[in-house]
Amino acid sequence: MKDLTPTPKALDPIEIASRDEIASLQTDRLKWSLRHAYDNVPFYKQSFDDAGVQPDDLKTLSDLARFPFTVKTDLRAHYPFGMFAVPREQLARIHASSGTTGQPTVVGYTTRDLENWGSLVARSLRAAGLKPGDLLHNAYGYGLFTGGLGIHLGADALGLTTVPVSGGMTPRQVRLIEDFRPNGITVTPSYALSILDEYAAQGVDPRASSLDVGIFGAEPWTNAMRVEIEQAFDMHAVDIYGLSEVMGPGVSMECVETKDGLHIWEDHFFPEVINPETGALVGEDEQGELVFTSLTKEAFPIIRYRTRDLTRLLPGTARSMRRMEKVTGRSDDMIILRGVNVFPTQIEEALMATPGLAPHFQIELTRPDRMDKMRILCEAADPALNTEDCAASGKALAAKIKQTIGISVAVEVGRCGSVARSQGKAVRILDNRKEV
Ligand code: DLL
Repeated sequence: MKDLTPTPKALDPIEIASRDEIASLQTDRLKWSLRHAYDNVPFYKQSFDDAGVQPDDLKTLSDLARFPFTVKTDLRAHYPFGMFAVPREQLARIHASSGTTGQPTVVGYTTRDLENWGSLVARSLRAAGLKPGDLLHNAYGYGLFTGGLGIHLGADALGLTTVPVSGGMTPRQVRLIEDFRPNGITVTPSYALSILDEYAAQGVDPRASSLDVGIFGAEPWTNAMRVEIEQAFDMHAVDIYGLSEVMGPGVSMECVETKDGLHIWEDHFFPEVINPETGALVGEDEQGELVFTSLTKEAFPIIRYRTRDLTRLLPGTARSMRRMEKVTGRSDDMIILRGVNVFPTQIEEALMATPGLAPHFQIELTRPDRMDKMRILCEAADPALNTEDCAASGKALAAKIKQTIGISVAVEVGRCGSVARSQGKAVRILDNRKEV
């Protein structure tokens, strides 16, 4: 794999500034953001007043812990435009979550917000090793989802040539990668696997592709998956994180030279990690729920937003800004199976460590006789494997899960292509439990 480390000269000075400098900038910006939210969004005025705090009560960064949280239902309750801090006419762009589980969450950006977003995504793409003049195959979905257009904004700001292919039409993805010879690809890790399948179907060698780096996010993925994808394409694989409520992709980014977790762009977002049960801040390095406060957003300021994503904060390495560990999963996706907490990423890890199985999987939950049961639907890596080989791989996976996670599961190893493929975010859990 190529050395893609950016030169220090290419970085924004704040990326390698001292911690004092960063803290001082954050304090000034945080004061502005709290005031801006309080003065312009009735919801924040009410929620600060109810908690007995005022924007001016923040003297130092640690005072933020006295302010109330914001949760997804607060945003839904103010659908569609009730959380905006500027008149609708001043919005340059609106995005929204898919809303498959209820009211969509609507977010907005002023022209200045879009500029900041573009510069942070540009910073992220540069951290992945891309440089002006490189060609980017952007297979994140375009539309209300922030992935496609958010990455596009940053690619423009960095001076890349963008192929705005979006998700889907997988044979065409392969053809365009082969014909246009991009340096980088931006896509969900699960859809990258579908593209990889298509390489095999077309009999084209993915290791011979022009790709130097893949920038994967929008869903959890493991380091084991990183190894699989890096080997399959002979390219670097780095992690990009974000959420529409906070901005979209580019809230934090892994650096290609270290691949040791994601640097949070702390000049624009202030992170905290809390105990999801009590809401108290956890100790340094401890795992918990990630909470974000925006420092510069005009249209949609967000104060102490509970992301439900589980991670821990770590000191900076390749950059001065703090890192977050790869997200293990969302608290919503945590399955409690007969008292044991299980995340789909743990199943992914076990699957990747089991020979003979392809990296595609879904988790089916059922509740016969009031007992929760889990079945892993996966498939053979090799179409030539016979039924006995498949059964043996399935047994090996069940044993691995028992040994590493401590739960008994059924495993069904289907033929190649039997597990539903994603064109964006993978659906990992099929919950067929009947309420009792
Ligand atoms: O998924 C934004 C994005 C687009 C990020 C493209 C990266 C690349 P939402 O649709 O609002 O926004 O979903 C946000 O997706 O709270 C996490 O649960 C999950 N997520 C996003 N990035 C990662 C990641 C976009 N790198 C939700 N690892 C977040 C794990 C991620 N989970």
